[in-house]
Amino acid sequence: MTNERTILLVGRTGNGRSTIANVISNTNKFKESEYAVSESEGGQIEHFRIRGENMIYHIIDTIGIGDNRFTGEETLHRLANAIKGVQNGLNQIFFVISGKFTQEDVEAFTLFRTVFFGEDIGKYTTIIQTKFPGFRDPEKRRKNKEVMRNQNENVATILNSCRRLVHVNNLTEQEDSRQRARNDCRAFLRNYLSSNCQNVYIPSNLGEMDERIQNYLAEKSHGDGEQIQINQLMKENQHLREQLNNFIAQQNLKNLQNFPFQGFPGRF
Ligand SMILES: Nc1nc2c(ncn2[C@@H]2O[C@H](COP(=O)(O)OP(=O)(O)OP(=O)(O)O)[C@@H](O)[C@H]2O)c(=O)[nH]1
Ligand SMILES: [Mg+2]
Repeated sequence: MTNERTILLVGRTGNGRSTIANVISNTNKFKESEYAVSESEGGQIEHFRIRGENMIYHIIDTIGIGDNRFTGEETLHRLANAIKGVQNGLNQIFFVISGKFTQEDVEAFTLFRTVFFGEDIGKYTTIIQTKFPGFRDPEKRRKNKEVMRNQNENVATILNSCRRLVHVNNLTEQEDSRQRARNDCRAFLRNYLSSNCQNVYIPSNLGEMDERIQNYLAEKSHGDGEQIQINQLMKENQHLREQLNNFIAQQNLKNLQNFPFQGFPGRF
């Protein structure tokens, strides 16, 4: 049995990936961005051991999707470089969401499924929901999962395809001076990793990743071009409608002015 485990953290910017990396590894090596300014620039890998286990853990933090310091293309290339580090196998992807499963999260997950990994991504992915104060309460976790499933079909499909939804609340030292929330989350996540994430997945199509990125960018720019055309046509349509309405109003006015008033004494 292998005595190494690799965990890859991905998700939208600001959702709490670096914080999770610190919490699991019990370090402060990953920069947490307090001021809504992104900190993770590409991939950062750190290694740690858990006392009593003959295991080395490798944890890889990645650049967030939607980080506005970089263009979409730059972000994809930075992500690709980080993800190439797991081509010999990974044990778990943590897809990090925060608060709610937003439409942007759905798009980010779809990007990882279609461009970087494959249709089977869910088999080795756990969704981690951060900033969930009720993380210790099983009823609140169950309720939250139910609400999410009913939120919309795309979210439900992603949730069903993944291994599990895990809730955490990694409060800062200012928010929780004794760090009880982080300690509890660490205990849970470490236990989850050591008892549930033994299998090694070798993403089959990482070799074609660069080609898929190019195709994705080409399709996106084609799609953007079409959207620009649609917007232009809608503008023109709106302009024509306004002209038509003005014309009709003028015609109505003319008809009124030409109306033979004689038959309606006192009415006008
Ligand atoms: N209350 C609370 N705050 C959190 C939690 N997780 C992260 N934060 C805070 O959210 C902010 C962003 O967290 P990061 O870990 O830097 O997020 P990130 O996903 O690495 O973001 P980028 O690397 O900038 O894209 C920081 O101020 C964290 O302290 C959580 O579970 N609860
Ligand atoms: Mg970060």
